[in-house]
Amino acid sequence: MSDPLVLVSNDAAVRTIALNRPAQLNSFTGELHQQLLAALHAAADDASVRCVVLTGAGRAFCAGQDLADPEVAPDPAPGAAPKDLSVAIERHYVPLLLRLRSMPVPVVAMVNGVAAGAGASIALACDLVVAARSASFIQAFSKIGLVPDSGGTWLLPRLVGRAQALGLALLGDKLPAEEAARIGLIWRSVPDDELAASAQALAARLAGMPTQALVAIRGALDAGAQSDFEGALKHEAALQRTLGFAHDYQEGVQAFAQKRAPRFTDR
Ligand code: T3D
Repeated sequence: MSDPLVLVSNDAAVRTIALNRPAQLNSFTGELHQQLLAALHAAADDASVRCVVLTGAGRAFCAGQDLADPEVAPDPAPGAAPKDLSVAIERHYVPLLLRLRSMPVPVVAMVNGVAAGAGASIALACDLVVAARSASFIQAFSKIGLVPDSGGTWLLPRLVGRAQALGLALLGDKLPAEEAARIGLIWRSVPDDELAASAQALAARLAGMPTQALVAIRGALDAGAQSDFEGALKHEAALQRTLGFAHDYQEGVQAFAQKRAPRFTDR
């Protein structure tokens, strides 16, 4: 039986999902897509999971699309028809990115090595990105004649502004993790030997927080970026209305009054 292409492990309420094609730097085939999407759906459906960590096995986080995969690789035979890349994108990447951005729990990208092409976009689509100091981010698309995909064109300018987004996307240079943190592309860069402990501690902390509020914050920031100020005020009011009815709000306020740690349970 062949090795699973994703490795799934649990530590209390934190589920870690590792891409597992290390010899190909965890680049995506259709089969890896299927297994990752299934793992994310399973985490979303499991009420005991309160935070997901996404990482890569081996020395890379993810090198994006497997460029040798017959689904997308150009056929070298003379006269062969070019492939319609939008088919693979619609089939695999769109559902994956929509799933990631709509997870009912926070998602931490634990970037252990290079994140290139769609691999970079997937990391950046997570809620918080913690990267090892030796890791890097590469908008590899322009080098093979493509545009950033998997949400890259949406994410990059929102994260770092148009000037930096264009520099990264046009040139496709390797951006070291420390520089990525400095320009605001990611949350933190940490020493390599502290990556797992840092990312898991962050995930455990998020898992102990009010999940519905965290997910609403993600959605509100995305919505706020596309609305006017008054629209954002109204959206915030609607969210506070919903969250104010939830148990976690009652618990948070009671815990504050009683000078104890809260025990959040909603999901
Ligand atoms: O096509 C569509 O559906 C459209 C969607 C596109 C989405 C995308 O993600 S497009 C961008 C695709 N990714 C890339 O262009 C990145 C290609 N990889 C690299 O540039 C480099 O490998 C890295 C900079 C990521 C790492 O460099 P390095 O020197 O550390 O490693 P390496 O020696 O290049 O790679 C190690 C092995 O992984 C090597 O295999 P080998 O020679 O040991 O058998 C290499 O071929 C393989 N590998 C790395 N990236 C990919 C890959 N194999 C297939 N696809 C890859 N993307």
